[in-house]
Amino acid sequence: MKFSVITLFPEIIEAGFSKGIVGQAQGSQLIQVECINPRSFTQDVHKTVDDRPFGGGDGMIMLAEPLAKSIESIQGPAHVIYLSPQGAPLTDRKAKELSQKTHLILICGRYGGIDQRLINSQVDEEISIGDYVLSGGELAASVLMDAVSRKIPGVLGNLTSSELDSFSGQRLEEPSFTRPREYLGQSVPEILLSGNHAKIQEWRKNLKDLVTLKKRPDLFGEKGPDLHHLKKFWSDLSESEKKSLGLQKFPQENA
Ligand code: 4G1
Repeated sequence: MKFSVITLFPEIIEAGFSKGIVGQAQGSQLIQVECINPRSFTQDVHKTVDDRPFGGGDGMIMLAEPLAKSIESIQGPAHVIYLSPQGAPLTDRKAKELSQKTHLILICGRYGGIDQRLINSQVDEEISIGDYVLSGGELAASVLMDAVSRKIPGVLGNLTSSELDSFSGQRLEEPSFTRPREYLGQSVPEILLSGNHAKIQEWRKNLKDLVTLKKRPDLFGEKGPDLHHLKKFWSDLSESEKKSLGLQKFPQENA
């Protein structure tokens, strides 16, 4: 997978990719990240990349031409994405879909955004990472590249996180514990020390459902968990276990 990022601030992109799993994957040639600065495609002495909006208003608008020239400078066919608050939400499913492509061009906006005609003529898809105000599209592009890279086979060393994530479907992670066995009067749930892996797996699945029900019930979609079964699981937990797990009462009172 090749990512070509069109940005006025390549340092922001490069900062996120020198380290970690994605940095390693770059070294191993599984993914490649390059930055193209539209400023290098300007003609005038001031290297102008933006101008005031026609009709007035706040913020500068990025000129279409330096962006178009940046795209044209990139070799071969590619899928062009504009990171924008107007885009379709970035989801895990979308990340998986994009990971099937071989070359993505990511356009990062700055200031008041980019000239609409560049979007009309060059952009295949607009994607947003969420509903909040950002100073530019660079962090959004970094988030997208991280999520997409993790879906590429071989980028994660082993099949821990990525494979398990999709295996378990749309559920949150259950609480985790490491040393020491007792901390601030809260002990690690007994079953995790039992060595019974079949039982632990079942227990963890139930906890995923409980945590998801409590914090993000919207993730279940159409088909929710078996509430009768969950309530039974809940009532079999000791008070001390519930405390250690950060769960005080059954998430859905009318169950
Ligand atoms: C209106 C958020 C404007 C922002 C409404 C998520 C945000 C790119 C994203 C803005 C951006 C809302 C994103 C806003 C983003 C031009 C330069 C657009 C930065 C810019 C909710 C500023 N996902 N924002 N405008 O933040 O690029 O991808």
